[in-house]
Amino acid sequence: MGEFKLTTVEEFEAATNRLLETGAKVGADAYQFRVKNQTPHCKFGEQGVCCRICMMGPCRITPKAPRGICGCDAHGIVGRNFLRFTAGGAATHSDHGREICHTLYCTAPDGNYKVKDPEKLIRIAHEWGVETEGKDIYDLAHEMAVLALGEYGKVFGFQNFLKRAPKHTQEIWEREEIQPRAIDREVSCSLHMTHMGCSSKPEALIRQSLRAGLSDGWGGSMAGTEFSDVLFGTPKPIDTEANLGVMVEENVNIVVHGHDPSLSEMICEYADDPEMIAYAKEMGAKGITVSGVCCTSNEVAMRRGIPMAGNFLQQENVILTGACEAIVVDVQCIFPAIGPLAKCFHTKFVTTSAIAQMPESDYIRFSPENAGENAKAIVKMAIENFKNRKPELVHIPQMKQKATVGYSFEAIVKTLDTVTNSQVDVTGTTKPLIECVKSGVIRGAVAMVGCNNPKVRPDTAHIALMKKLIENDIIIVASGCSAQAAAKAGLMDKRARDICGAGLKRVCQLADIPPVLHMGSCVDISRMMVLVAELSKDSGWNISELPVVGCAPEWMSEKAVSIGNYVVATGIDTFLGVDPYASGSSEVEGLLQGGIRDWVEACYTVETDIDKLVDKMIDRIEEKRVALGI
Ligand code: MSK
Repeated sequence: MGEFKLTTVEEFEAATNRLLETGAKVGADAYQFRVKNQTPHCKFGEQGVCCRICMMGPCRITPKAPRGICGCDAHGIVGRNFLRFTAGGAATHSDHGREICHTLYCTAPDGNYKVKDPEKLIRIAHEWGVETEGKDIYDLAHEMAVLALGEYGKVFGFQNFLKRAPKHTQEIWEREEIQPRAIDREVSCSLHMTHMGCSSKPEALIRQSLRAGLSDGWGGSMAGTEFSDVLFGTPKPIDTEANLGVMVEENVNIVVHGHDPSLSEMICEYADDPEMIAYAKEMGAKGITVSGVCCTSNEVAMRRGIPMAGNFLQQENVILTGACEAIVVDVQCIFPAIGPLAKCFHTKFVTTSAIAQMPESDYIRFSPENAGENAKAIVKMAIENFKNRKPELVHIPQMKQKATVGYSFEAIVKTLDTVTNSQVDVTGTTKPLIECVKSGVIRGAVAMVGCNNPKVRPDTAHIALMKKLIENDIIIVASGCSAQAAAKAGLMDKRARDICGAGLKRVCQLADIPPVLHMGSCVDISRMMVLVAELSKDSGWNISELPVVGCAPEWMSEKAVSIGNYVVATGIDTFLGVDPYASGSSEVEGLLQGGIRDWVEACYTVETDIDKLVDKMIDRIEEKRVALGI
């Protein structure tokens, strides 16, 4: 299989430093400099004890001033801030899901968007009790889109997808009164509860945080994932490459960035168009390369094998190569710094969503109705910009790794079935995986998710944790920027099985998989929820009993808090490498890191020492195995 070596974080950093030298020549700013300007951070903010919810303040809690002007103490302030953070994340993921449902409504046999996975649409329709017999697939798509959009504002009842959870989990949600109702209602209710003069009781605020999180994970995000699959195809294993070396100097480079696949799918479609490729050649390039950053990249990598240029903290690097003709963004995780940075080079910064409008960008508003036409215009704009490159500024670090991605829940079930059922029929359950866990060949699994954050040396935590986990026969499912860190390092190359423990190595050989499975973008953590739900049903163990934990070692966004809340509320212990601004309240911290276990059978662990974090995860997995008697 050829010589294989992981790429180290030191090598990533050397490449970044070289790019910053180019930046210095043109007076470019970069996050590394802004971090210096912003440190040390405000201690009140870090502890979560600053309240600016009303105009009597801002109030800050100190030993001398233990209450704000309204009388709220640190516990109420930290709890309210935590809930507002969650609501921001739940709203963001869920609104992404809403856009996808709207795109589904706009599908047509001859339109910009089509139904690519009709079987999945029919499966979901049956789940939701919708008659499919004799219906045209597009009529069904429109009917399902309306129902899915209705989940955002449903008048009565709870989220439809909750029924996917095992009975025990559903009973917990009901008992604890955290079953999410309408998605918009949970976000709205969170803002209401945290308005001046409403809730200041930590238990109430944290309970609503779990509920709002669940409205995301088992509501908006799940709709985003499931209906993206219907629209663009359910991912299957596919080979790609990762890191800045995927950009090609001789080609027109278009980088897609953000989260919503409706934009990037169209850009990929037109970049592949022979007419556009011919035009690129006419303009002096050899071809067109589309690569991605952040979760938009995950989306198109999983479905099309489009290479991943990098994760969150590499978004400026793609421009610093001097070889990026256009960076085209949709929503979320886009630095406003991109506009001024692009101006230092020839790069076109194209914003496309009314949700994410930024200064110093070309705003080409995207909608399902004009998607084809606008995507074509953007690809053309990038091609025509090729001639404006400044050759003396062009430097693409020659650094990339092979990666096999595309492990949707459906693909995992199908692939892992081959471990025990290679000569018999494929059962379509998670039982083969459970057998591997029972026998101890695999000790357990970790869901590695989340962002980069300059508070953690970028990618070190993701990569160090993953290496140690796989050495200990713990399989990893990864999403978001964590997945991209793994891919850049080489941990999604099937040859990475050689650095696994003997048991996991054997499983990877038999199933022909890498030890770190790419499950998609941040909304796709809902795929992980479906996976644990099925593992629980197939094993007879409750979700909280499974030797499975979640981990976000370098997280930074509100979405990550919302995710953490639904993962914990689903019964999965979750380990964080960055403190969620809660240390200012012993009561809130006590609930998050202990008390909520009485409600949902799981809780958070916050540990900023990465070596300790991984040991705690391994210990937790082993404790669960002992409790199960395996
Ligand atoms: S893109 S939320 S930095 S994972 Fe989903 Fe990456 Fe975090 Fe954004």
